[in-house]
Amino acid sequence: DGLETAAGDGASLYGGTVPLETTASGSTFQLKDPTRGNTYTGDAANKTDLCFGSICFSRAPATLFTDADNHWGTGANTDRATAAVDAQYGTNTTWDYYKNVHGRSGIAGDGKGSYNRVHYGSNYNNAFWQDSCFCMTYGDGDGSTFGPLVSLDVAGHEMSHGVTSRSAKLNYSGESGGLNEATSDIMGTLVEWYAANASDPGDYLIGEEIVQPGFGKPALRFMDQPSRDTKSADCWSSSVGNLDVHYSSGVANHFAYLLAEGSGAKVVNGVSYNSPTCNGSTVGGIGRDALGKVWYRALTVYMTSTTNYSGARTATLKAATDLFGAGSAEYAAVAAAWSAVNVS
Ligand code: ASN
Ligand code: ZN
Ligand code: CA
Repeated sequence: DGLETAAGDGASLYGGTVPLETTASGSTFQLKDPTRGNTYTGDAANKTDLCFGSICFSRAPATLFTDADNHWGTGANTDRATAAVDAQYGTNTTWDYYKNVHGRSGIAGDGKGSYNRVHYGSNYNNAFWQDSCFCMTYGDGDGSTFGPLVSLDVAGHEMSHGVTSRSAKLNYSGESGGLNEATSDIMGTLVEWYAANASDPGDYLIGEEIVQPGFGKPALRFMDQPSRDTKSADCWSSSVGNLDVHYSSGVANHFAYLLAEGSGAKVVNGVSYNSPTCNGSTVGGIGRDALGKVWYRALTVYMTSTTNYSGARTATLKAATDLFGAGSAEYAAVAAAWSAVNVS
């Protein structure tokens, strides 16, 4: 068909200059990656969809980005291709993370790529995954509270909603909703660490690249101590399921931080954290790789649409048994980390 894979690069907003595999079509290049299921990025032209609840009619196109020399973007948002570079890079990195770390080929596990729409709406302060289009959509932010929402952790977060909807299908309300959100924060964070990008290094913060001074906090969410956002729960209680899912997620984000890094004050990759447990216990961390293995297996093998926090403890302990053995240090650490956030 005259289409060939080509090696290009892009000047991104948040990740410096990144490699991009693109499609050569005659004398132009398309921002479409044949090595990752033909995942592509298009321009939504500042239009928005028309939604009635969860039913949406797409009025925002995804006009495929093209380029003459296969060097994309300028590193500044004045060039419409720049945010597209970040989005495509985020999709690529998330693809590679799931493929190379978990053996999952694509969001649905069937080798098929998704697509991205950037420049959605005007001053739009959000990004979202939609199962209906199997696609990701990114706003540019209003510039004072948020910049373009195309950072690695946000891409990994939103695309992991796709993974959840093709695996555990955690209902997006109550405690299962908090687990759904936490799954996206945990996996998005592991995507960011996986990238090992010097311009956007790994941390346990969500959205630190996109928040602007007007937001008033250094990140959207904080896994070491989720209450740093003033709204999320650090510890389980019987009413945690009444919170918005982006705040009930705090309990599992806190569990995940404790499991990877352990309790107490610590500097990781140059960032200071302080993660007190909920009951004076002390827990030791087993690292991010083990966290990722345990959570992914729990999500894809043991969790269901109605899994609650107690069920997540059981699911992750089963996963730890499968991966490391029932008498392993990892199993004991999973149990201790849940107990540390008051989940029994
Ligand atoms: N960024 C939000 C999220 O991932 C978008 C949404 O659908 N509420 O939860
Ligand atoms: Zn989310
Ligand atoms: Ca981050």
